[in-house]
Amino acid sequence: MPLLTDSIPQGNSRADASVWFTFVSPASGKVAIHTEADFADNIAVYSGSCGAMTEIGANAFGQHLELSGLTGGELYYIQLSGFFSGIEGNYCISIDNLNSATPTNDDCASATLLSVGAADCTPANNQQATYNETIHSSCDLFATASIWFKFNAPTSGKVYINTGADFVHTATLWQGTCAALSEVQCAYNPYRCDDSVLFDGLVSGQTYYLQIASSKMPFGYLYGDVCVRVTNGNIINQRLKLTAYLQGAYDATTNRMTTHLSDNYLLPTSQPYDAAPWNYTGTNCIASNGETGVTDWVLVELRSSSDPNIVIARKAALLYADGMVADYGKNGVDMPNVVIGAAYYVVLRHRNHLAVRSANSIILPNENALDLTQSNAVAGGAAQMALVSSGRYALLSGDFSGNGVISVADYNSYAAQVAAINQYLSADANLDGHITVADFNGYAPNASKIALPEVRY
Ligand SMILES: [Ca+2]
Ligand SMILES: [Ca+2]
Repeated sequence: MPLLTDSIPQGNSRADASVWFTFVSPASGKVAIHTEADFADNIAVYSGSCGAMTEIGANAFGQHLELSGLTGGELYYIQLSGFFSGIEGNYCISIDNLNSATPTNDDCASATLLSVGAADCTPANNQQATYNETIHSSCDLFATASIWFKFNAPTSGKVYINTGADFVHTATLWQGTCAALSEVQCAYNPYRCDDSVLFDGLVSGQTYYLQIASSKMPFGYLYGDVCVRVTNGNIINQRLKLTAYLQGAYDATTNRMTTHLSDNYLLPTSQPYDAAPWNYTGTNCIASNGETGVTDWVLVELRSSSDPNIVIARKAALLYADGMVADYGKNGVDMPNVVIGAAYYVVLRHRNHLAVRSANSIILPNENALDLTQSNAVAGGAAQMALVSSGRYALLSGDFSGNGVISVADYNSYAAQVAAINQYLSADANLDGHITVADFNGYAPNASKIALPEVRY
């Protein structure tokens, strides 16, 4: 419990227990600070230097603070405190650059062209957008700050659209010309972590306009980032049911895995496999870093049944305490790029456990879960696994680099991180949020273990 013995926010002299952050102002001079505090917080921002500070902005009711007129390149200090003594808790602070310019796709005529099936989503921001239109979406007559995209409908006449918006919004599809638009279909605040909304009955080759706008809330409007992806609706996701254990998190007394990371709000809300060696850019995410019952994120792959070196699809998913691998709120992982009737090998990766491949290829959707807790279900058998209780196997812990080889390089990661607490770190073999000798013990017995060639990086 840090006591507030330093600067007192002008707006709340009773503020207590402060923590400090710094940021360098972007060239725009406009930022938005979000605390996601689970207690009554107080935000204050200062210029100057420690001991000689000037308060330049504050919100005594916390959660959110927008600032403008900052000096680009200058260092500023954020003080996050409890509203008064004893008001303390968790937070997850973030800061956005609020571009001062009107977005280039502020109106229909300047809509950004999207390519259906593009590998990456298209980013934009509606912070400074206006609402020039006389038309209104039937999903929200009072939406504001709209930005525009357009695409040409594929021959299937179906698309999935994921707006990627991180604020409460309405997505509306229009047809016609910008001067005379008619509504095709709309969706109120589609959840960005879901697979997408299906828009059906489109005319092949026709141009459609997608309007994304901030929806009216009881207290006003929220604005923010979007990252829009349009995929061909004829690509049907197929559900993979999959069960596995991680050695480091397995508890033989309960036959379940621990959930320390989510219990302690350490689980990232966006999938963590967007860095080397995985470089998976998917936008899979969850609403809360304390999602109940989750052990960690995993990365699932489908491989060709004729050549297990060929990756057909990848998706990050959640591993639950009972071993189920699933999209949030589902009983399996909806995998893309699946051909009906075709068989695939399944590869399961975890960021600090040794990756495995299924012994057999399977057809999706599978009724009975592929059970990778059984060594005969895994290519290479028991040698690729850890026996964690009678008849139950788990992925081997200790591959802190995720490259498929447990080596001294992994020990070096442990040595570099040892004694860190309350973090989401690669050397956390037992997934408790701390780097201790317990993690060394999760590495040492498995040192020199090597994954199958097709799953090594
Ligand atoms: Ca390694
Ligand atoms: Ca640990």
